[in-house]
Amino acid sequence: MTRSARFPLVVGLDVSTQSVKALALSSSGIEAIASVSFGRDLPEYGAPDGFVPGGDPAVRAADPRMWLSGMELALRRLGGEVDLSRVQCVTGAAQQHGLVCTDAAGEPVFPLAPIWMDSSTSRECAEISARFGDAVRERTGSAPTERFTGPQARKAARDEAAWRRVAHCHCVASYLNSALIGACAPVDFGSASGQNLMDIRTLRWDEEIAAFTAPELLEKLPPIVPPLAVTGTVAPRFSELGLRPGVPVLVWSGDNPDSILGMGRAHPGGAVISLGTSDTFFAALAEPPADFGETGNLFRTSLGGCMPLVCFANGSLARERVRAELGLDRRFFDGGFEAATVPGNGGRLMLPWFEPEITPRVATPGVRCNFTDATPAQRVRALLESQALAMREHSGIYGDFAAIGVTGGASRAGGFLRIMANVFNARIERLDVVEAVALGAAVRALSHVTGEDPDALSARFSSVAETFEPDPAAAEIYAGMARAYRDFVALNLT
Ligand code: XUL
Repeated sequence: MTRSARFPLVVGLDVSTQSVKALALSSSGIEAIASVSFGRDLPEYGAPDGFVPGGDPAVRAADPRMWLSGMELALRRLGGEVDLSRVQCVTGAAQQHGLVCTDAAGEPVFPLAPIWMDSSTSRECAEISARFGDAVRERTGSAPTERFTGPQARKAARDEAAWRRVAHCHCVASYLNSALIGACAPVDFGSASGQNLMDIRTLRWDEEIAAFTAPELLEKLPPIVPPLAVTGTVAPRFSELGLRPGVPVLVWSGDNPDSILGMGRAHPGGAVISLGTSDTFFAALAEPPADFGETGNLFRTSLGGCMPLVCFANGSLARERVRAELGLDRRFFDGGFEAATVPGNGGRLMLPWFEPEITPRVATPGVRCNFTDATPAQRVRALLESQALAMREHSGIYGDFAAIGVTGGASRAGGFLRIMANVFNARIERLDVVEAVALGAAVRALSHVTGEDPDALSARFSSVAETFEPDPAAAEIYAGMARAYRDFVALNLT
């Protein structure tokens, strides 16, 4: 018996766009992680990037059975690393949103399910907006949003014959939970908040919006249950892999709600900036804020709190374009530019809208600068300062945060993190956490087994690698620049 075999073991799954991760956690720490790439390991589903390519670029859909095969293979691989018969609880997190319509037997009615990357429901969003106006945002936490389950259901219901066969309308999370337990699973507050269907305050389906969205939708939606609810036990298909029959399965959540938990920031006041292809700001609040912005989304966390999320499409995408255009090496881009420039950069601003932007909404891409002459170092600073100012501007309505955790590929760049500390006038903490989403799910499962508080548990498994404190003089300069940034954006949106 190994030292850790004495501790209860749990499994957290992360079924994301391109891969599946299965993480085995015990009180002594992460024991093993297995991963499956849809493109590499399951080429038969023809979705190398998580969706079937070709055709209308607005349509992004995948065969739901690919996610199940990925889950099965990841658990099989995990079983090669740890003894799955020790597992006492399983749960998971999936890519948020999406729509999987299943029949009475739990089988998908449509061969392909739209995922969060799908933007083919503009017509449905416009119809929902025309009927309810701002009330959708005020009641569900988000304006009608293309990638959300509700507008996707409205589009699916246009095929009346197929719609009549639909018994259940699941987002990806509740579909996978259903498959894992072999029955129709409920949905958690976190996943239900990404559908344009749940009242963000009462935590119930909004009957009026659901009734308008699609015929009999309310009857087809799964029940909404509180965090950490047990939804069933592992179905034979999965217990055959080595899990004991009877192992409880907790309600699944979404990847963003579980990642804030995995990063140890799910308590009110916690905030994270994730620097990926797109940059995402998200935070945990105890209650819905009075005003929650026009472009952001207000979700629930997997522990039941509130989670505003603001997404900037031109994140590393823009940073990489500017770096390539200027032919700069990574070291210069990540910090070398600082010695040749000053905070505030002579007021230079750059709106790096290389691709259509989500926040603020910009349909016609194009980079806009308020300067013509600049050295490469000044161009880099103009980009990074403007990106940080954009994050500050659009997250400001959620309050001031004393500390913000930063994660993702570009978080290695000290220069950018120093700018962020000064723009937010907050301590920036570079987080050191492995597989935050799967870890967040596993932490919920472990909390079910041990009775410990999930947020306190997750603090044990993630740490801060480096901190960046704000410099009051530079913070003052950026406070002044915020107004200039706002005016420059307004000028370019008209
Ligand atoms: C959030 C969103 C994405 C997906 C990706 O609203 O659509 O972050 O959850 O997995």
